[in-house]
Amino acid sequence: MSPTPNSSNPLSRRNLLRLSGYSIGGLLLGSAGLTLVESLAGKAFEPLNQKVEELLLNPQRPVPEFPVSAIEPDALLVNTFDFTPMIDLETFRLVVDGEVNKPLNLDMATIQRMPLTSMVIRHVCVEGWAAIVQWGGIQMQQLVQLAQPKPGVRYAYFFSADGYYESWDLPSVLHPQTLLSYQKNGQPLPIDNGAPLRLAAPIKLGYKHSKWVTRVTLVSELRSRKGYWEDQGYEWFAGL
Ligand SMILES: Nc1nc2c(c(=O)[nH]1)N[C@H]1C(S)=C(S)[C@@H](COP(=O)(O)O)O[C@H]1N2
Ligand SMILES: [Mo]
Repeated sequence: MSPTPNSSNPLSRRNLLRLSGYSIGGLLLGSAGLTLVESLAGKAFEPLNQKVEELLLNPQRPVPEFPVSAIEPDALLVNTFDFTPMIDLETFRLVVDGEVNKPLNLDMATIQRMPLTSMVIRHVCVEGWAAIVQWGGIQMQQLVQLAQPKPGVRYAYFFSADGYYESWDLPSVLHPQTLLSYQKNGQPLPIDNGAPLRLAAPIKLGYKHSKWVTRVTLVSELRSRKGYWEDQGYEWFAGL
């Protein structure tokens, strides 16, 4: 995993603060001021959700990654259970809401100015196939920090444009290799694979990796509906 600032258009501290709902007015940040994560988290301004902070200070061990040469470009089978939604990029917004202090509503240009993380991992489908894939996107933990979850948040719901829905435990959401990705194998993410944004992580089975994510809702309790496949009897945690 290599978190690298997106060189074409780095997300400035000013933009981050705007993005997170803060005003820059009157704040003397200085050029060597906050780290990106501090800016995202608003650390200088108000305490984070303690559980979130603990998980970020003691990150789970990263899953070993593969070299780029190990990518299997044809092995990732498109697995879509209903239909491929049409998403208009002009009007597309990713919403982060639920039990948060700063609900987010982000367009793709803003998301692509956030730090880009790339990883080469194995995608494992419960139906008996697997593929080594490179994914590029933003870490879920950055979005969660931006939204400032209230104390008690323990899960995230992911809602998709095709009606698919999933829920994840917060530690897995905050894992450093849990990405909302917009690149696959070094190219823009194809629509069939979930463009503009899909989950990707080396820690869970394929059906947890929602494609066409439009909304992330942070909650303290799971609802009766837990996930598209889970509600038909598949395991909820689905760890690898
Ligand atoms: N929105 C949505 N996400 C989804 C699915 C789906 O049907 N709809 N299928 C899941 C399953 S079972 C797998 S294995 C992966 C497949 O991803 P791919 O089609 O990009 O290979 O997407 C997952 N995410
Ligand atoms: Mo799957």
